Amino acid sequence: MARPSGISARPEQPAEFDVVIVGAGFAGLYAVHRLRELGLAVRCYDAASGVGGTWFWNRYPGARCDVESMDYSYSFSPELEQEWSWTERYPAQPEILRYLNHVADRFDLRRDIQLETRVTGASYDETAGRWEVRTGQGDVARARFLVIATGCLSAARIPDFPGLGSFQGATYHTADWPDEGVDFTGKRVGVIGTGSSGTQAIPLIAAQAAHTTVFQRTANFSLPARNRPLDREYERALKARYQEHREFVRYTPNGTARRNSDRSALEASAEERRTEYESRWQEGGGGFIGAFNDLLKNQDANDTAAEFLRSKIREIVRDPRVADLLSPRGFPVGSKRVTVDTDYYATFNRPDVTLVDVHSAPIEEITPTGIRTADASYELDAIVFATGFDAITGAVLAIDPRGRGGLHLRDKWSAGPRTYLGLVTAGFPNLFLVTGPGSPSVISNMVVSIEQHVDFIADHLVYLNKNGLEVTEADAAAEDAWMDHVNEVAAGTLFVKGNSWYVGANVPGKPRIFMPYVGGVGVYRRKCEDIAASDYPGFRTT
Ligand code: N01
Repeated sequence: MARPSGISARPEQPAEFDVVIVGAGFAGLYAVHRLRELGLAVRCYDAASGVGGTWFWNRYPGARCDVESMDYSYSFSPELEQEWSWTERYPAQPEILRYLNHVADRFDLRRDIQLETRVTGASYDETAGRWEVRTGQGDVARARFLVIATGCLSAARIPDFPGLGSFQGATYHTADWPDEGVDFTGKRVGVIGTGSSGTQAIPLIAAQAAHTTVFQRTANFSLPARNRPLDREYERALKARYQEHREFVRYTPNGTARRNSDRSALEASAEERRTEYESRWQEGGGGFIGAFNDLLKNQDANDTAAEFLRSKIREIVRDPRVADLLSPRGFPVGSKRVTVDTDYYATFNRPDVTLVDVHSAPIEEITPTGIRTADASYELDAIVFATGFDAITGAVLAIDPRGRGGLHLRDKWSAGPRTYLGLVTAGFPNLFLVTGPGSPSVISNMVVSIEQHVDFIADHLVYLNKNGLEVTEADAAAEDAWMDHVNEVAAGTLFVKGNSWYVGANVPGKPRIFMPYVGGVGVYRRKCEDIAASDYPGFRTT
């Protein structure tokens, strides 16, 4: 395999690597480590000025993971997992970023990572069997393999509101938050969006601002995080059996230690359901959805959970009109990502917080002094866009790799993404996606899914090398069959009933396809293991 000829070079003198990796978040960092251990020459590019991916960019107040810290961390190094100590049950963004920087230093990853370098294009040269990767800084790198580790939630988007550029105050997007933070003291702040980011940021913005106006289009189901300092005894006990615990979560439905009931909500009495929901509500976090085994499959079962959650909103929020507006309706719990918050609903009891329904009266215009909806104008000093992402496909299609015969991925995916296993896509040889569409990705603990994909890719490269094979690519028929399976599994659930970013519903014109694989992390892992053990059926190798 080719050796590197330098860190980077100008177009007339491309650098040569075995693998180019795009993105230096959880996925890219592990890919650098794992592939380098195989003796491969790797170059990782990231547009940011630091490592960390999503945890580099999302510095908004309250940014915190909704998977528990001891599970939302790498398992590949027993030494790393023993020496690192988390401070809280749910890790906050600064702590996760510190952890990822520690990993980059501890495993000496930085020497193969080029920051402040956005990959802008990549084309496969069929004659040479090389990917040519171009960056916005003018670098050109050639590599046998291209690993796209850009993350599922990295292409932030602000809806195309008329008058957007006219606003004279400050504007922020939660996923592009200033390094130095923002002081909202004395300011009238408008927040658009009540997904995970908005739900986490709003209580902290409201605690600081003179007045906070929340523009809500869809009320979300939200669960209390009940975050707390990490119990040291719990940490010690888990660390004593950490590897065993990791092996267990790898085969669970969503890659966490969540307790999943094997009982139907409809078999339980109303009193039993109430007791179970209440206990999970008190426990806090996303474990609520594991209360019964049919909450994501049966609408009647789901309705019982939805009504319980609405009753909680009515208990917390004093103004019945506001409580009603905050109460989600019209889609099953879990079909849009359930948010995990701290004091979200209680924030609407503050006299300096106003909730505006922009479902019935949409935002019509951003004006120089604020926001005008169909029925009122709001004067603001700052606007926070918590409006989400062009999820799962956005960052990949921004690169728009070109495969065999110059085929653009954008054209191939014009009716929605198509992959085999969420890892490879026919017509694009030697290109791998980490947690791509068609894999458990965002329906799972991302770190578990990332490690599984990177390990799969590494093992596949070893297989190619051992067998003297140069090229690997998805077989088109295997890809079709996988996509049918992904769609069939999703169709048997309530996931498809929500207008969520899981189906691209938040981006006007984006094809409506349920993108993640919801068959379960453990089920998916076993399928991948079987494929690897049987000489990779579904991959065309030459
Ligand atoms: O983005 P979102 P997010 N007019 O797409 C609204 C992960 N994450 O950044 O629902 C008015 O969920 C939109 O309204 P609607 C997590 O996976 C995790 O919050 O489309 N409103 C919605 O309310 C999460 O799911 C963590 O009707 C408009 C909001 O903007 C994912 O990232 C923390 C609008 C966007 O919500 C994305 O979360 C943060 C318009 N034109 C993020 N357009 C944790 O680990 C959009 N909206 C806890």
